[in-house]
Amino acid sequence: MAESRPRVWVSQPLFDDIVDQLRAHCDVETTQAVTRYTSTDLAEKLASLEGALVTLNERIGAAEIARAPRLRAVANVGVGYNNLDTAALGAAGIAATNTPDVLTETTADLGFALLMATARRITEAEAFLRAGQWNTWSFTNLLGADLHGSTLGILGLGRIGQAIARRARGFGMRVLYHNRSPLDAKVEAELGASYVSFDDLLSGSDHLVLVVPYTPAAHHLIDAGALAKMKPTATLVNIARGGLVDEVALADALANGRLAGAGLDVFEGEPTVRPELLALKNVVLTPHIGSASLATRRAMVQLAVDNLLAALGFGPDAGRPPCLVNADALDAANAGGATAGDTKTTTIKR
Ligand code: 8YV
Repeated sequence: MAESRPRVWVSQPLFDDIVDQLRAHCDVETTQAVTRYTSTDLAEKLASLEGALVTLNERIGAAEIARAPRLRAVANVGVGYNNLDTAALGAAGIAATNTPDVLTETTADLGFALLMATARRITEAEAFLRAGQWNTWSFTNLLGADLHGSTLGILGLGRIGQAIARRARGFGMRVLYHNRSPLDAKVEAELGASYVSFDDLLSGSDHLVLVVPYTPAAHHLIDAGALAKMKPTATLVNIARGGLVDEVALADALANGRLAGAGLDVFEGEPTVRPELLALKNVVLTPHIGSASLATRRAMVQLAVDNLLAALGFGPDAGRPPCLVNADALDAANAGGATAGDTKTTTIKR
């Protein structure tokens, strides 16, 4: 008897020509409408699937996979995967994957765009012009801060942080960074970046950009106390995840002259943005577009498709998805005897 084809689901409209590659091996369900799913919606969907290709809006953890005995792979279209409970997935024998590297330069470009727009008050200046206020111009209007010759702080000197540091060199900026531990001296020297403590990063930066992954431990890392350590003339840019910043404290600092400006691409309550932030002139706001160039978004979908096929045992990387993020949890589940039940064959090779 011929083996049945795995059932996979693509949660949002992506690029059909790339998603169609899944059809060579799988029965594929797609959607033509951007959809917000509840936990119950997701649990119902996943119940009959072998694989899912999802975006950061789909939060998948123990509750969502509880009734999905055949599910073997969840491929996230995004480098950040805080929407997935990777430990819970691994414990159930489900591979989780992400899409690193292909978006590094594009996301660094957006980080730099926000740094420049925030420091030079670009959106405020445009609003001034559009409101017909140019005739009230004065020489001391709309003065911003320089990027060139200033000190850039990077919280999280990973792939995207390093790409930002390389851009900063071209602007003649001094680069400070903080990570859990310093990078190799050779890498630091190549980037011209100096390791400092978290507090020194806060107090020493003219412009601070957040590029660290969001984890529960990093929740509100930038809170009122951290903001108070920053220069009142400084700007803050967040292109990572909204939960890194206490947005109420940030709005308060921006409204009361304790911070000059902020450039935000990510928000705690996406797609809702706090009214306190919307009311401020000294914030530049974008709707999570860090990776949003056509070429990069296509490359992300391609990588997610490659990951999903590989995790389901197809294609050149069969059994070895290129971007597996829960190898440890899968190994532990395998070592401890599968919790997965007899309906699932874990195909990940380790
Ligand atoms: C999103 C991102 O993936 O990759 C990430 O972690 O935050 C973005 O690139 C993108 O917005 C699509 O969900």
